[in-house]
Amino acid sequence: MLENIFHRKQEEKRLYGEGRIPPGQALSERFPVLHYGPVPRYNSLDTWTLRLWGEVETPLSLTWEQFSQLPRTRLTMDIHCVTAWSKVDTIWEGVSLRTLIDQGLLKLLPTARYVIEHAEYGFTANLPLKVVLQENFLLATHYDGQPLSPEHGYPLRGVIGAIPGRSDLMTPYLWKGAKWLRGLEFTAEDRPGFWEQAGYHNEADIWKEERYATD
Ligand SMILES: Nc1nc2c(c(=O)[nH]1)N[C@H]1C(S)=C(S)[C@@H](COP(=O)(O)O)O[C@H]1N2
Ligand SMILES: [Mo]
Repeated sequence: MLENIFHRKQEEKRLYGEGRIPPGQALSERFPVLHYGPVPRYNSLDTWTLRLWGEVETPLSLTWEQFSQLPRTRLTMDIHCVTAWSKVDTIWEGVSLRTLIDQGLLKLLPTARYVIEHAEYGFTANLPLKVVLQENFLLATHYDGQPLSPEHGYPLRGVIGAIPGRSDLMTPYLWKGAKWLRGLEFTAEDRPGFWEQAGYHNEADIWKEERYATD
């Protein structure tokens, strides 16, 4: 136990030195579960769809089977939660938005500037389109080589984190990735999501410590 704490503190110091722990964050080895409301349970994914709509040429509804056949991306990122824990070297797998575009499935209109993630039970999270198109945002089906657990967003979640060495990528806190994702709405105007309406910062840049709207 004490040895573990000692080890974690040493790790934390090393990662701070490498500039991988943003201000006000502490290293976590566990993967905490955080969300508002219940965890949806799925008996089957037969009726599951991912809808894409808004400022697009043609609205789209993908079944689980269709989504599962898309080319996949594997990504290792550091994730940073607004509640002050960070977890490094987390491994995700899923589909990137670039892939949906490259496959010709998603055709954005030039008016598309923001993305609203829509999840089960009406949860939403908003991000600028240019952030969602970055390499550090993924529509993830797997974490650490396994399908997502129900608590972490099975069968699909948005996830966003920091790729070490890629300071060119805007990195928001983890809440900007919606678990139990069911749709992406492309909009011309920004619209605050669930936590953003509750007082969290709209941009949520981890390096600027943009936690709450009053910051
Ligand atoms: N659908 C949904 N997704 C959500 C949330 C939520 O309340 N509902 N909370 C967000 C918040 S506040 C955080 S910190 C992360 C936590 O992800 P985790 O439980 O996998 O650690 O999920 C985000 N995604
Ligand atoms: Mo959170």
